[in-house]
Amino acid sequence: MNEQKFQEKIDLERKIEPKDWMPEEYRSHLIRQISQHAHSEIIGMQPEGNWISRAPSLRAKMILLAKVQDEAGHGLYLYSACETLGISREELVQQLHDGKAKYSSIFNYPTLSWADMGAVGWLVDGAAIVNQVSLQRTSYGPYSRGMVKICKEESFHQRQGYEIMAEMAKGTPEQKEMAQDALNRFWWPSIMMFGPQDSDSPRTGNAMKWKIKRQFNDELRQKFIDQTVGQVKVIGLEIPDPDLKWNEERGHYDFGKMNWDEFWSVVNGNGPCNIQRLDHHKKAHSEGEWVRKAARSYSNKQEIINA
Ligand code: BYC
Repeated sequence: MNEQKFQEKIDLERKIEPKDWMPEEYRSHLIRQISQHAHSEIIGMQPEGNWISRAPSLRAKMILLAKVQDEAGHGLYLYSACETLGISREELVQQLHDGKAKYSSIFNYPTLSWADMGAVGWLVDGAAIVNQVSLQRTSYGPYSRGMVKICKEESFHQRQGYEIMAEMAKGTPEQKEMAQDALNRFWWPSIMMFGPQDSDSPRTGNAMKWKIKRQFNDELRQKFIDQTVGQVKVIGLEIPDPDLKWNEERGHYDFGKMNWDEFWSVVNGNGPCNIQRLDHHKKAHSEGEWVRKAARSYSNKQEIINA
C-alpha cells in the first residue's frame, strides 16, 4: 500500500521529502547517486587545484580559486542532501576511501597544461550542467533544490572555461596547439561522463521509474554533443572525431564509437590518476582531523551553554 502511494506521488510529480515514507531501494539508490555526485565535486577540485599556483595572471588565478571553492560548496550541499537520507558524512567519506563509492570517471585524467583549465571548465562543467539541469526535476526534494543552486554556478564555470579556450585559440600558433591538444584529450572522457549506453546501464530502469533520473544517459550525451559542436566551430578548433557528422534525418550529430573498455577500466580504478586522487583525498582528510575535532568540541560547548 505504502509502495503504491509512493509511486502515485512520484507519478503526480510531487517531491519526496526526508520524512516521507520511501522504499528502501529508493533510499539506497539515492544515497549511491548523491554521494557519488558529492564525491565528484570534491575530488574534482584536485585537477583544477593543480593550476591555482600557476595561473597566467592574477585575474585568471582569482577566477580559478573562486571556481574551485564553488566545487567545495557543491560537495557540501550534496553531502547535506545525502545525510537527510539517514547516513552520516563519516560513513560517506569512509565508503569513498574503501572504494565502495565511486566518483566521476573524468577526474581520473591529468591536467597537463593551462589549456586543460579551459577544457575542464568548458567541457566537464558543460557536460555536468546538461546532466544537472535535468536533475533539477529529480523526485527527491533536497537533491532537486540543491541542483537549482548548483546549476547557476556551473554555468559561470562553463563560460570561464570557454573564455580560456577562445583566448588561447586566437593566440599564438603554440597557444592554439595547446588548446587543440586539451580538446583532443578531454573530448572523449567528457562524453563518457554521461555513463554507459542505455543498453548497458543497469541503474536506469529504477531511476526512471522513480524519476530520480529524468532523461537517459544517451539522450543527455547527444544533447551535449549537439550544443558543443557549434561552440567548437566559433573558436576554430576541431573535435577529434572523424565520424562526427550532422544527420538531417535524426536532427542530431552522429558521432564515433566510444572506447567502453577505457571507460570501465577508469570506473573500476585503473585510470591514469585513480590512485593519486584517492591517496590525496585520504591524506587531506587525515590532516584535517584537528579541524573536525575543534568544530565538534565547539558545538558540544555551545550545546552545554545553551542547555
Ligand atoms: N563515472 O547504470 P548506470 C561536476 C557507474 S562532476 C564513474 O548508467 P546511473 C564537476 C554508475 O555509478 C559531475 N562511474 O548508473 C565537479 C554505476 O555503478 P554503481 C558529477 C560511472 O547512476 C568539479 C555503473 O557505472 N555528476 O559537476 O543510472 C569540476 C552503471 O551506470 C559513470 C554526477 O555525479 C561515470 N561517468 O547513471 C567540474 C551526476 N557513469 O554505482 C565539474 C549525478 C556511470 O552501480 N549522477 N558510472 O556501482 C548521475 O546522473 C548518474 O549517476 C550517472 C550514471 C549518469 C553518472
